Amino acid sequence: MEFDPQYLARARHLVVFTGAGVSAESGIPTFRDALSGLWEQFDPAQLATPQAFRADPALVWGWYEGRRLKVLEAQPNPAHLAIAELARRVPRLTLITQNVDDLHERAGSPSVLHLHGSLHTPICFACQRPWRGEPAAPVLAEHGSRLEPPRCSGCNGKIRPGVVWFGEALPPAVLKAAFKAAGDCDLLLSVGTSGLVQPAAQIPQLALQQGARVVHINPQPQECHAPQEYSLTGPAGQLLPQLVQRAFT
Ligand code: BV8
Ligand code: ZN
Repeated sequence: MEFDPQYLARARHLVVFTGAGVSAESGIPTFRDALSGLWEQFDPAQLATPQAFRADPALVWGWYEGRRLKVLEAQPNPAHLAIAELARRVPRLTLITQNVDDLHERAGSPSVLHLHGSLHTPICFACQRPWRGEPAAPVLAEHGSRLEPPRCSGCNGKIRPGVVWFGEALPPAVLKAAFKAAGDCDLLLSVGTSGLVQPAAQIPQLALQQGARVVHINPQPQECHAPQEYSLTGPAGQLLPQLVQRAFT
């Protein structure tokens, strides 16, 4: 069944749930695309773990600093901007992201629930204190090379990225707020996610189960199992601005 943009225009509480695909058109590689440069031979799930950091802190910190540099150099794309525009158009919008970049914030989205933390909030691996130091502008060869992590001023522990690694719990308050919004919304847009990672992948299901309409926006056609589930196939940077335009003008 065709998704009628009027459902967006009439939404009471809209949830937008995003994954790496929403930043793809800003030049940020997704997890499924072959990683560029030095990281072809590494699987992110092998690097995004506490074990990897313990085993080789310089390798993991270097990988994240390379990713942070890419984000600093990137710009929000029309998908991020359309989502920020939606916050100005609907009565209530909850933005939930699995991404660790700050492109939603830089596009003007007023509040963002980061289920998996952020590249921009490093903490101490030993004592969890936020790291206040100014990371030296990462001068990395080919966007990713080994780099010794800085040290915590409080306990001299190694500084780590403020992201949620595989095997680590998501921030409880953020996850609770995300589940609550999914349980209350009447429309959820799931943008640029492969739905592989738990527990984040439960969010669209929770919305569907309580009777909300769910729209998947992804170049890969998504399986739709329920009458109120839709799949818009294409890049978010094209489909989202079109959807906003057709709903509100
Ligand atoms: C936890 C931060 C327990 C770090 C990330 C077996 C079965 C089920 C689950 C598990 C299992 N074994 C282990 C688990 C649990 C595990 C998990 O889900 N593993 C998966 C891989 C099977 N989960 C965890 O470990 C979580 N923690 O369970 O803890 C616990 C509880 C209590 C106490 C202690 C422990 C933690 C998961 C968080 C991991 N951290 N990120 C970092 O970024 O480095 S997840 C990471 O991968 C990203 O955040 C991202 O969210 C995720 C990848 O997902 P996507 O965002 O969907 O990206 P992806 O590349 O996959 O897809 C991109 C999509 O975009 C594609 O569909 C593509 O078609 C589309 N696309 C491309 N271009 C565009 C586009 N769409 C639109 N427009 C475009 N232009
Ligand atoms: Zn410390």
